[in-house]
Amino acid sequence: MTSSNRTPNTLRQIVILGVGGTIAASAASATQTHDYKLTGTLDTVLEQVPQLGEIANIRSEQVVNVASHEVDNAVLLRLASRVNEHLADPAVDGVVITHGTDTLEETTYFLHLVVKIAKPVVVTGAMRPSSALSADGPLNLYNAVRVAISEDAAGMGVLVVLDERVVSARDATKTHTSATDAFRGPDSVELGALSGGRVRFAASPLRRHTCDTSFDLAAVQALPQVDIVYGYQNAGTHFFRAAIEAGARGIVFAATGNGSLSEAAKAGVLMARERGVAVVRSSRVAAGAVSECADDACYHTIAADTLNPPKARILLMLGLAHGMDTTALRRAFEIY
Ligand code: DAS
Repeated sequence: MTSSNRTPNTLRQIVILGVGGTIAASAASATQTHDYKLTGTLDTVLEQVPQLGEIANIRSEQVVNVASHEVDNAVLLRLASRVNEHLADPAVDGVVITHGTDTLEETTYFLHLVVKIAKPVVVTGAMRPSSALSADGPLNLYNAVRVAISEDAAGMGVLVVLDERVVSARDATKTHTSATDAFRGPDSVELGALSGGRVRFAASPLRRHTCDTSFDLAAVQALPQVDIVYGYQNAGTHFFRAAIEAGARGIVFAATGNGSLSEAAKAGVLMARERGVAVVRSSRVAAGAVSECADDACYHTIAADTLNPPKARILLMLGLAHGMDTTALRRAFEIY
């Protein structure tokens, strides 16, 4: 259901928060879809979509204006606090965020775990710069607002909308470096789709999110350092050692296959555990779960379930920031 039948004075109030990314970028020519620069702002993006005023009352705020590979923990905390503050305003019906696509899956999963109000939160971006022929940003933004004004979007957790698909932030993963339909959940169905100017939801997320998580950022000043160590043939222990020496409180091991630990990885994990560093076994494989196994009992590792390494890093940071021990972390990886 959408609010398209509402009269103008009863249009829903949507706050659009700008974080940056390709949606606000431009290149030297209309045919160039690489090597672009972040030249615009949220205001210039909004100028390209005047139709938004026909479906919602829009307020906007530029939180930061960066390429998403520059989004750090401080930005995550600031953005989450702005989302929670805006949603707490009874006049606001939902929040839409424009964000670079490179690390969109991390920011969205973070918000999915820490937003504390069940109003719609929808994140979008663009795979092509605003200067490109058939730039996808304007329609993505229009569709994101369409989803945010839909009554069905409330209580769904954070949603990612690109290329007419609606995917849960739990699963949304960038699966292509340049295609406009880059975002999918590796194993799961999309929650919905947009067509003919309508949003059609077909499913809802089963894992706990937003109001149903135990995370509360009110007492969190900073997130702990969690690093990702990649598994590959002939890998040694030096990346584990480097992460530990750099002050990591947690390590996500992007293992081969179903979270396999090589002898070198086992030595790295032991080194980490001796220093009190939590280790999660995720996988470098694009789809499927990492299941709990005998190594977890021996090495006190935590299976990532279906979270890919960057998403596992987000959950591990939040768990450690809330003082979770290995047992509590294992449970978090099962339910979130
Ligand atoms: N410029 C990259 C980023 O900010 C890519 C993008 O937005 O698509 O993530």
